[in-house]
Amino acid sequence: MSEFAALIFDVDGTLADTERDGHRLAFNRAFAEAGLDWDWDVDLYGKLLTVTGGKERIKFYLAEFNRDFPLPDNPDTFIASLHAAKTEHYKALMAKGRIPLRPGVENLIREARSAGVAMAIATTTTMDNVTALLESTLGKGSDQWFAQIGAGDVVPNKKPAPDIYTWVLDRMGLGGNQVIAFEDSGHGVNSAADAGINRIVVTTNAYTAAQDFSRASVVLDDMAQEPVDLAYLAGL
Ligand code: XBP
Ligand code: MG
Repeated sequence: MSEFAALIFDVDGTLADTERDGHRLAFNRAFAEAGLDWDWDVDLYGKLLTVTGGKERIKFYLAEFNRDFPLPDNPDTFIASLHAAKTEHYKALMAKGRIPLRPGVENLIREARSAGVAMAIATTTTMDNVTALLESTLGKGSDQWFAQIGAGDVVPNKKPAPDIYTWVLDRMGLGGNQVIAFEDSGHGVNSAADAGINRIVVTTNAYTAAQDFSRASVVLDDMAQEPVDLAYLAGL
């Protein structure tokens, strides 16, 4: 892999299993705080995860699962304020440190860091949420370990669109064949593949295990399964 230059990590579901016990709880707390009787249980949230982006997910929920809700005059402002409240609840949950990195993730990050391999993040969630997760798991300042963090609304189109991976590659001055992407979902794999990345490692979770990963290089239960380290990645 002479041209290999960097590792690019997805966040939710890849670095940590943040959806069921993190984002989902944060959404429900924001709904309750706003006096809404919306309750996204584990099963419904799995359906809602087909749409990436928290604001887009709320919109999808209203259109598909709660059509009778009387939307206020400016629905986008209403949704944006709900989502901002949700992000505060998510950050508070992360600060409690109850959601660890998935198996093998910290080892790989620390090995890459000591070997001087560049790392980046390409995620649909917000920068605030990325920083909160990294600080609660790898410590204050660990967001600096990543040369670029492409997060949320920094691009117009969220995964499965390739925008976020293209944004990271452009900012790093790298081509898709110079990186390895780490993802957990079909949307994430399509986003990376359509950005020209042809080496994609998938670690599945309960929400994504049955999705289509035909464009991935390898599909694992987690990064400790092989384990995934720089020697293993050299084989890709
Ligand atoms: C996963 C997402 C995000 C989170 C919720 O991001 O689709 O929308 O579910 O976070 P990824 P926000 O797998 O790309 O890391 O509410 O901040 O969007
Ligand atoms: Mg993900």
